[in-house]
Parts: sequence; structure tokens; C-alpha cells
Amino acid sequence: MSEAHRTERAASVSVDPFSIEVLSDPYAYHPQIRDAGPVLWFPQYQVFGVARYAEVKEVLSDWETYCSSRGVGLADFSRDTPWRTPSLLLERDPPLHTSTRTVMNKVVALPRLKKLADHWRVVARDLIDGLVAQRSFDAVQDLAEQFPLRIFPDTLGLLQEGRENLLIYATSTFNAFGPRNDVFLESQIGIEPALAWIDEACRYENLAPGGWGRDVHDFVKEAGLPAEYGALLVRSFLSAGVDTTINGIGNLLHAFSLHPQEWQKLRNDRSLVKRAFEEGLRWQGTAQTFFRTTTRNVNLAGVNIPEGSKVIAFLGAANRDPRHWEEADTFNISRQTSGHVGFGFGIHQCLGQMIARQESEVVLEVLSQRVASITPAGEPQRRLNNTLFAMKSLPVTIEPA
Ligand code: OVM
Repeated sequence: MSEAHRTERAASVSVDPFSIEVLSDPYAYHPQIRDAGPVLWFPQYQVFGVARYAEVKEVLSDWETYCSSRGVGLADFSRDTPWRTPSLLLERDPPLHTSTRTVMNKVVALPRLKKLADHWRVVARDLIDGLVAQRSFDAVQDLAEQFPLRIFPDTLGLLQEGRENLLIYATSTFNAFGPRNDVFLESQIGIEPALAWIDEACRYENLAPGGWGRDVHDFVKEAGLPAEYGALLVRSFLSAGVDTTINGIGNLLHAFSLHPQEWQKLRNDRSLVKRAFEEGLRWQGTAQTFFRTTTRNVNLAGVNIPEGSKVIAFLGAANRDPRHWEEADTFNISRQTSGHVGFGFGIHQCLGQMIARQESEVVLEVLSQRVASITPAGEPQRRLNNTLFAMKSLPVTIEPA
């Protein structure tokens, strides 16, 4: 509170964080925005921003001041029409958020998740054995995209037909947190049928018995919440559970292809699998940015931010802030990564993080048993997205173990 009397100006930043250049290589631009000041101002969008670890954590910790119910993208739901019906988790505040989150926490509970691990391992072995036999493959298209799609829709009990809509929908959802730029508009092509499929797929009668999708509906009922919450909460799994895990695994494999010594480290000590996943998220996170909206005038790091302001939090920049991390830019799977904000922080911290961990750990366990080395075999290609740091292609050649 002693800081509340200091008033400095937010550092004005002229670079567009949603431009092709920045989205292609956000890490090249992070030092500039971190060093500009603790609180940033983007005149082009009329929004504040934070890119240092301390301020990102402060904004995410204080949900009463920095709310989610006015949208976690550039759009302010108090003025602008939301792109889709707002999420009952991501785009809500307590007390409603608390009741929906409580229901969903039951669905993703660890004992339930652990029961799936053996089956996921069989799928991973099958997939990876085929790729190892090929020697050369695309680590994004043939592995990172395939694995979550082979297990997660089945875990939920989704319709078999039309699953290609999952990626179209998720890509648009994450693009919609940013401005209506070309990246967003391109992802809108063919979105109408995808949205219609998503709505259908989330209905109780279209979800397979025994799957987590039906469990969501059942737990909603048990908790005494309105029945129509069920479908919308299933939708959160479809929004947040596919593109995120795909790119988490893709970015991690990219990191290993660039750091062969870290791959050897993992092969020599498989107890590093858990840390390797966290370090992958710290070093090259999937969700790069989320917004909050201020509910009151607030002084952050000496800068007055008026009520009703949008604040963009740069998670990826915070995760490499040298003010917090030693050798912040180094990918080191044996480092202590606790406190990274790759899953966000506070009450909205990733609900599916244990699912993401289990998926990635299964892939890394099997891959580190079967593969002695991963070598780039062509230029990796990025897939530009207003929120996600994503890859389209990562050609590699592997040496079998
Ligand atoms: C949701 C949702 C959508 C996108 C991301 C997310 C990172 C959640 O609809 O609940 O969490």
C-alpha cells in the first residue's frame, strides 16, 4: 500500500503484440516489453499490460480487482458482444465461478485420471512404435497432434463423426481473445458448421455412457446447478483441452530437438520427465497471453490504472523474466520450475493441468525409452494464433534406442 501514493506513467509501447512479426517470434520481443517498465500501455488497443513476473503474478492473484467476467481477451463484455456464449469457468468470477469450478474439479480428480493412464500408455506405444520404424516424421502433425486426439475425445465420450471440428473451433476460440486481425479472420473460415457441431457434441444424449462428458452433466445435477450448465461446461473441455495439449507437446518436442544434451539428460534419468514438462511450459508456453479487466481504480507498481481498463498479462514473457529466473532463456530440464505461470495463476489456474501433465508424461516416458536422439530435418513452421504459441510442422529424424 505504500506504493499507492507513487504515480508514474505506464510505459507506452508502439509495437503491436498481435502483429505477424511478434506472433511469429514473441520471445524476440519480450525483453523490450519487460524492460520498458512494470506497467505498459498499448495506445493502438487502449489497453494496459504487464510482462514482468512480479506484476503478472500480482494481476492474476487479485481476481477481485482484475476480473474475468468482462472477458479474458481484448473485448470488454460490458461493451462488446462476446464471440461465443461466455464460458462458465474462464469468463466468470466468484461466486458463480466457484460453484462451476467445484463441479469440474470433481470430474478431473486425480484418482479418476490415473485410471486412464495405462490405456493412454498403450496408445502412446502404438503411435510411437510406428513413428520410430519410419525414422523420419513430423513431430507436430504425426505425434503432437495425434496423441491428444486419440485419447481425449474418447475420454470425454464425444461423437465419432465430425471430430475434425475440434481443432477448427479451438483455433478460433483462442484467436478470438485477440483483435479482429487477419489471423483471427482466417480462422473464421468454416466456423459456422464447427460451432454447430460443438453445440451438438456437448449435449447429454450425444455423449457416450461412462465418459467424462456425461459425468459433467451428472455432477452438475448433483450439485443442484441449472441443467443447461452441463453442455456449456463440457464445451470448456473442448475449448481448452485440445489445442493446448497439442501445442504443449509440440513445443516440448521442438525444445528437445534444439537441445540434444537435454534429451540425453532425460534418457539417463527418467525421473526428470515431470520437470521436463514444466520446463517446456516455462521455456515455450502454449498460452502466451490472457487479459483481465479492472473493477476499480488501482495502483500497480506505482502506475494508476482506471476502473474498466483492460490489462494484458504476458505469461510467456513472465516465464523468462531475468528478474525472477536464473539463466531465464536457457532450456534446462533439471532446473526448479515451480512458480511458472504457463498454466496461469490464482483461482483460474488451468483446470486441466493434471490431464496435460499425464498426457505429456506418457508421451515423454515412451519416447525417451524408444528414441536415442531427435534431430531437426527441415525448417519448423509456426501456426500463428493470437493467444497460442503453436506449430504447424516440425520435421525430425530420430535414432532408435
Ligand atoms: C473455456 C476456455 C476456453 C479457452 C481456454 C480456456 C485456458 C478455457 O471455454 O472455458 O482456458
